[in-house]
Amino acid sequence: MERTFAIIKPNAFAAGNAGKIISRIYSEGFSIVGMKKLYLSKLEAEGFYHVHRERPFFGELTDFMSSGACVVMVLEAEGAIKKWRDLMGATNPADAAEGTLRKEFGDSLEANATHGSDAEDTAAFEIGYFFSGLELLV
Ligand code: FUP
Repeated sequence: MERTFAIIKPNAFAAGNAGKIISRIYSEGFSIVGMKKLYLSKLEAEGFYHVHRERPFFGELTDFMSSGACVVMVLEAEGAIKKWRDLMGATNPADAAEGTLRKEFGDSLEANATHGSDAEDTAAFEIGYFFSGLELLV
């Protein structure tokens, strides 16, 4: 079994789509090992996206991520990292395939509804950024 880290981003949460996204997570066969609603500060968003700190969109991206509540989760499944990225779809909702979460709930490249770790090392960093081991026992 593999674990990955997921976020329901502020645009999707504010639009009332968290329930539909969580429902898809279960119907696609993931377990939710950890879950909490958070309101990220700008500093917390900057720490989360530190790999993008030199990119031109860093300021706007971290403003957006700290603009409202989101839901952070640890998902478990066979091949969870790829499985969750496949369910999310392409980064830009305009390019995302029919049936993916970003196609259905994404509003723009920035406000693309969901986040998912892209590799084992980023999953480990991102899970540890938001959850302690004690929160992920079962
Ligand atoms: P992804 O792994 O699909 O989340 O995409 P990236 O790591 O490439 O991008 C991280 C976040 O930055 C994405 F949610 C979208 C956002 N982004 C922008 O806002 N503008 C850009 O030009 C590129 C990415």
